[in-house]
Amino acid sequence: MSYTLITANRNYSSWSLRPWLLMKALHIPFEDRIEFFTAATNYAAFRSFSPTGQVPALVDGTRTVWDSLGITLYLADRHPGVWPADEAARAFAQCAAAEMHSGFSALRNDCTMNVGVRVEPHMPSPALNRDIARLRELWEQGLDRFGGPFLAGRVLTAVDAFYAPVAFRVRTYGLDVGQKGQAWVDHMLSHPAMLQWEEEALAETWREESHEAEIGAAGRIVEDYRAR
Ligand SMILES: N[C@@H](CCC(=O)N[C@@H](CS)C(=O)NCC(=O)O)C(=O)O
Repeated sequence: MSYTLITANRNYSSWSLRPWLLMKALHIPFEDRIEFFTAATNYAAFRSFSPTGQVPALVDGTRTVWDSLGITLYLADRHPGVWPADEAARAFAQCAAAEMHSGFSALRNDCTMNVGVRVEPHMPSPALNRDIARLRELWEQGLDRFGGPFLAGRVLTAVDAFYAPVAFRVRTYGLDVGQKGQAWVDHMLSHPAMLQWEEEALAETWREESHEAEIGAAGRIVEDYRAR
């Protein structure tokens, strides 16, 4: 098999990070193709390689697999280690990944991923506070039940990949996720693949207007470590 994983900008593309990190952590080889997008033109361009006009998309020979969850399920059919081997840990990991895929909309909208900046956020909305409280509860449950340092046990699995963009968000916005949650964030941010993603994000000089506007609306930018 020969995979090509198509993703977008390291700095902003939270959905892209999930399968990219998972494949890196599991040592599944792939050709790494980055497509920079602009809000105005990307749909038509992205439709040429992804049926939804969105990334990530995984090309496996003549087959295209799309959506970060679809890609994860596809990889799980072909490679060991995508989900935890232990049944209880696997049930937790799959439910938590599903919850992230369909929920946490306030966190997603109010704290968009922007790896290279640090933001002093405006007053959090009640919906954002609710999302953060749920995150803390969920992460603590996983870490306590399965012993850490990852959410469902000793090794990184898809559930960590699904929450990986949140690790960057916690740092960017200084979110309080509690001591245990912060230990997971720190552990994730020091993972070699996350460090690689961060390094590549910081090297990008390209800016996308709508994402920059979102971060401006979320709070005051206090640091910007990105290359100019
Ligand atoms: N549910 C999809 C969401 C993918 C998504 O929103 N991707 C963004 C990049 S992070 C994108 O392609 N945006 C371009 C657009 O929506 O036009 C997934 O899990 O893959």
